[in-house]
Amino acid sequence: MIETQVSKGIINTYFEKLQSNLDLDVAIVGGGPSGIVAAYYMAKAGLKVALFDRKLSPGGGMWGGAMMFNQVVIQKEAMDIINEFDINSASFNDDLFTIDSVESTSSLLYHAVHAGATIFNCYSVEDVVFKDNVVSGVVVNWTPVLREGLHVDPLNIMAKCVIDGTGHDSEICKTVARKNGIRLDTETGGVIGERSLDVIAGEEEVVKGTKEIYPGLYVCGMAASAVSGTPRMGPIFGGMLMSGKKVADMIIKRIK
Ligand code: 48F
Repeated sequence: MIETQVSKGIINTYFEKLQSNLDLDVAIVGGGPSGIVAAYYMAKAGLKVALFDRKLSPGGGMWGGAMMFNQVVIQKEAMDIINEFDINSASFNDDLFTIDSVESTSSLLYHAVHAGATIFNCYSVEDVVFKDNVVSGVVVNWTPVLREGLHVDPLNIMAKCVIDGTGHDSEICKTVARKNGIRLDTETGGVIGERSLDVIAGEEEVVKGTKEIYPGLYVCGMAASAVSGTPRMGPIFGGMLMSGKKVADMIIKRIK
């Protein structure tokens, strides 16, 4: 019966996809611009990469531009990345370009998947796997299970490296930092919390703060600002893209 074949098509291929992603080179938590860009470059370099996002539609804060004005501003330093993703842009002045937020977010996602990254939507990462004091994987559950507060255990996915790309909340760093005796690579050893807005400092510092924050755990995008206590930068996105590329380059060098 065609009805059964439709169901089997979905179930069989979904579980093949899940099973083939249980042992990863890199697990990325959070499908905002920085995480998606990281996924693209690492997959393109041949690494086994999966990205987990708790929402139905990954893309994080890029869909909405600013105040839902669906345009995004990019500084010229990040335009190589925009061009790599084949995104249309317009020059606004000598230093700034504008792009359409819907075109650019969908293009980031399209290219990441076509480069070989797998995206799991509706997955929330609720913890990490710890082996010999190294972050070695992620603990995942369905977002609706967590939202409903259902008493259902999660599953584990192993990875050589984990990236916290969870944005302003820096959830994975917070999860790791609250364990006894853990010190992250920050001034205080914990998650400092982002400072108020400063576009230039924020954009510079987010790229500088993109690093291995604890053995096996990297941080990129707004999570990098939040962890290291640097300023938010508002609705300018070049730093997010450059942070995603930087973390990808670091991990490619390490694993290859
Ligand atoms: O916040 P977000 O877009 O991440 P980003 O790459 O970019 C930040 C900018 O959008 C913007 C900005 C730039 O000017 O300030 O805010 O740092 O996307 C983060 C994604 O992570 C998902 C969440 O659904 C969102 O799509 N996420 C957060 N926590 C979890 C998660 C979690 N525990 N498990 C799975 N996904």
